[in-house]
Amino acid sequence: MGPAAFRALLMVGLLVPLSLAAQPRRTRPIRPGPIPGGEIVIESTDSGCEAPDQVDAGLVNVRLFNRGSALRHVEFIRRERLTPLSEVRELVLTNDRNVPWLRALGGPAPAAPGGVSSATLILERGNYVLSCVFAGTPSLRQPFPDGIVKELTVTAGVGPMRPATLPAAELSMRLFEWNFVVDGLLFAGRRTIRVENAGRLEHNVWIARLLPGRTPEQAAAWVSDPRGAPPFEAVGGTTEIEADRAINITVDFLPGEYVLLCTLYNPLSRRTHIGHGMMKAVRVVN
Ligand SMILES: [Cu+2]
Repeated sequence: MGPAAFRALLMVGLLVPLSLAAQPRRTRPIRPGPIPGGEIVIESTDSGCEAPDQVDAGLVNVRLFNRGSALRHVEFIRRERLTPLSEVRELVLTNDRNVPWLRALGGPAPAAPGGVSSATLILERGNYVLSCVFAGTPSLRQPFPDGIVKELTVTAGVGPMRPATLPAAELSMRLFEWNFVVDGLLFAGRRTIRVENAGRLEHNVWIARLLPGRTPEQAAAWVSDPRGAPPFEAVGGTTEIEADRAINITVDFLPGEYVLLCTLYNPLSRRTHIGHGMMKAVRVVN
């Protein structure tokens, strides 16, 4: 090796550590091990939802397969009073949910047609209502005539008790009046996120990947008036959860621009939560 080649090698040796040191620190989260708990599979079509009517208590992983042409979501509602289902159905479908005996536990937020939305939650023994309605219009004290609301019984089961705590997640997201906080970078790939309602009111989160050239404002406008094709691809999230409750969601992220939206309506202010500012643009990095 001649002196010129040696000098060149020396330069490379000096430059490489410098260039590495200049990179921002981006620590990839460590994926937890196998997911514990039972499984609930729900298949939504344009004519309804296929879902079990009885499950064992404890940790459950819910997967909603959207086989229809529209956005449909699933909400687990614990019914603490044995009111006739028809009355509960009326309350759920008219979005009039200010009743303390209907407890919002969340569930898979909409996935785009052909997609899957996943959520992991704790179900205690009791009587539940599963709401599997077309998602959209939060305003809305108007009926969803095509909604499906059915009963679900959560029993003690016969096998070993399922875990009663949520497994670890890679990231956490807090919901409150009126914003979202995500505690780290969102990397592309399959991610598990703990979603916590740190506010006083019920909240939900839709995670939407913006189509090229579309804006968070256009996504919010579509949610308020869902006509035509949405300017985004819905990739999951959770339906509404009550204050001080948490749920894990699993989302497949592509790199790109996303928006987080709370699609609920505030009957006191007569404004949507988006109207209060509950909308956040986020970027998913590779
Ligand atoms: Cu909200």
